[in-house]
Amino acid sequence: GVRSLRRALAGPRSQERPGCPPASCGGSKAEARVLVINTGGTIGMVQDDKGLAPEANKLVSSLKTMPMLHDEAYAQETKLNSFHEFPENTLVLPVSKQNKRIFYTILELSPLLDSSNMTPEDWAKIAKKLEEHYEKYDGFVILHGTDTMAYTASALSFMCENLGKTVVLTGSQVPIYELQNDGRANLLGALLFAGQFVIPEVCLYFYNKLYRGNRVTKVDAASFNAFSSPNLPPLANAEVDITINWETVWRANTKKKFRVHTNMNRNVGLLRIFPGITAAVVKAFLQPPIEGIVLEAYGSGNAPNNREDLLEELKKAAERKVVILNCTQCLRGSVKTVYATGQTLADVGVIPGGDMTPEAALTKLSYTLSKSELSWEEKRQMLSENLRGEMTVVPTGAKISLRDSKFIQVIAKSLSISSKEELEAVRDALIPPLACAAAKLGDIDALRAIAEMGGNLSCGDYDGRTPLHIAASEGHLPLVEYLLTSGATVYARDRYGSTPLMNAIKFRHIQVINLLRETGAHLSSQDLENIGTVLCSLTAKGDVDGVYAWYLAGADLKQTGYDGRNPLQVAEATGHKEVLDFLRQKQ
Ligand code: ASN
Repeated sequence: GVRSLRRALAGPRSQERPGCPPASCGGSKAEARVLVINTGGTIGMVQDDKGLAPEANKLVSSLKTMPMLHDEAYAQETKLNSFHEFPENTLVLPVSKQNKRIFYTILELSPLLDSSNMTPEDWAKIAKKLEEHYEKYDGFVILHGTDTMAYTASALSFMCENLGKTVVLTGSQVPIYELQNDGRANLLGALLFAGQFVIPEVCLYFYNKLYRGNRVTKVDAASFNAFSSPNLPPLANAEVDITINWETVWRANTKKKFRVHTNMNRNVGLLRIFPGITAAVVKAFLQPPIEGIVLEAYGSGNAPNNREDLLEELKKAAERKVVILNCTQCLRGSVKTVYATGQTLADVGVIPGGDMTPEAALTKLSYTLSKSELSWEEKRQMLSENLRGEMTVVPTGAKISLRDSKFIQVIAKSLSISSKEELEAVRDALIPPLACAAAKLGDIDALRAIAEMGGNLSCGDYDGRTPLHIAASEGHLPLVEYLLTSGATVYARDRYGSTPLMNAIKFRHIQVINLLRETGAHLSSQDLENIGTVLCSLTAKGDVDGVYAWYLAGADLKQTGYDGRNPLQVAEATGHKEVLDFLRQKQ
């Protein structure tokens, strides 16, 4: 209403969490530049004798007359278009609440399309414009019809690889030229997000909400509230305040440069299962040149399991290497194999599509199948992975790995937040395995984080193995050094009775042995039980490193083995020259 318009004019009152800076664009000048790519859609349509249709070369001049979308006085004052600093068709928003000036340039594609007429070629055209102008703008808005906006948003999310800037699709249900329309508010909101925040995703902004583009679906043909993101809450709300859910924002986490992939595979399709569907329909649908289909199954991914004829067709297609991705017909929820009827599909090689929308699944299929450098197995693998936040990956024990050092640091940091007693108990239970995992990786930073939150680095895990045991076994010299100067004890014994020194001997880490010895580590009588036999057997094998490791650790090389001979006598008998030389030298 009027109130929210006034609010929007005044600019957003951002409510970011501490630690998440507004990530504003444009540097200290508090200016941002946004490129608006106009592809068509109702937002810029006018009524002609056949109905609503897009009209070219009309939007810019109209927007110039709308004070909420263009500050003409400021444009005059700064002679916006006369110094060639800005491209043609550049407009400027009134200054936002955070004193930011958003300049936006409108690039109109030709012809403008009702989005029902769009194809993957049009997606490619948009993607190429993004690539061409990527470095010149802080963010991007794509004006688009609502009918296929969810498909384009999904497709672009995959086509844009290593995206680092905000891309926002928007449009409207009523043309912006009409008195009561949703186009002005949608365009303004999209510009404010693209110009003021780095949300490096292909987003969709509609009716006060910013969504992840590959999570939305059009749910209403008549309401201003036309889109829904059933399986992921909005990335941001722009109501009285702008609130951004930074935890939800997807990041590419890569050092690779932005690029677009445009040759999407067109041999894909959506097949919706319905009661009584005939095998003939399924068979016809799966004929060449089809390469992949999204099967819209019932509920949590179920299809009839008493229909041999249907399953046979699916199986035959799978054998021809047609990729079948399973999604649900339900608006909300995920594909799971809890029912026998769902398991049957998995058995014939259908890939579970989790909670992907059919739009996301179809475009992901089209994207993945076009990667000609990948094998069939690699494509199947890629389809079951979360590429752009398009599906929820349920964190199972197997998926969260202690071998991932980021995970350890994140856990360590988040556990330190609370001071409640119960949480301390949880923390104490978790620290030993976390610290050991960090030691395994040689990750000193993670261990520092653990020590900083009050974790005791001498604690053993379920097997009594301390981080020093692990570091000594791995031969991580700097880590052994760090642990020794951070209170780790060289005398800890694990459940097998081993000390860190014994571990270093076992894996022949000479420098670690020396360092532990310097710190006072030594072999005890328990460690030296059978030492003569151990040394003789190493000698017999010609294992000079093994003998040397024991020697450095302080073992007496003259001890006899079970048959009464000492290592030198064994060396003389077996004739391993290197060991023999070494033992002679140490007599
Ligand atoms: N038919 C229009 C389109 O998708 C619908 C709209 O934009 N509201 O282009």
